Amino acid sequence: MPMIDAKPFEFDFDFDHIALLCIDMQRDFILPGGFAESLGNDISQLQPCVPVIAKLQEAFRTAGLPVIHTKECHKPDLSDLPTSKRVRGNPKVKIGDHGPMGRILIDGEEGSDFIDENKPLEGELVIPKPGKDSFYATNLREYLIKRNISSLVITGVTTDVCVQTTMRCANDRGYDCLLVEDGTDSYFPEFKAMTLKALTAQGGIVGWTTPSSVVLDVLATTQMKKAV
Ligand code: TIU
Repeated sequence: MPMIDAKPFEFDFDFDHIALLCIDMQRDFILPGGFAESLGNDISQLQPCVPVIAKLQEAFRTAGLPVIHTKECHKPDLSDLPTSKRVRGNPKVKIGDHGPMGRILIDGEEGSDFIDENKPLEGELVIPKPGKDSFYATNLREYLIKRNISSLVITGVTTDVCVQTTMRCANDRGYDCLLVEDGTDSYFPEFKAMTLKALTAQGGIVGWTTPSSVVLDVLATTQMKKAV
């Protein structure tokens, strides 16, 4: 089992029990006219992680390892949307309202779908989730148990909201989580930096972080060994 360089110390990259988790790479967070812009965010801040996640997805697929995708969205009848979430921040366009990419953050609409660069392949697990935590009101836990997955390589947006929340909730459920430093972004670079620090402080109280180059190296090296 390879040990890879990470913060705050080495991470066991266990090929038999690991998956890539891609959090909320959706148009509503990354493209103009979506949920994020309605909240007044600078969506250009999320661009750098997009090609990094695409590379990681390709490498995990090539290695035959699971790639899991979450998408934050709500049912068309809004029955899973708390009023507190709909009205929070008093946005001009609220969740469920019509925008340039269909109804904002509603499952099945153009805006809630994945950006082209990071979309799932057929057969990969896609988890619609109504909250920031990928375990809340989803079947993620059941899937991970069934596949005997105990470690997660985490990517996606945004670092300080759905990514951090999911990593903390995964940690509480016993998963070893490695957050890819350049495979995640926030609308607020300073929040991203503080989140990476907070997650790995106190001896890795929530988990580990490492750059994508380290993850890509371990995947490539293992593929080379297999080929020999
Ligand atoms: N607003 C913000 O930073 N994020 C979210 O609302 N959802 C996710 O992080 N996916």
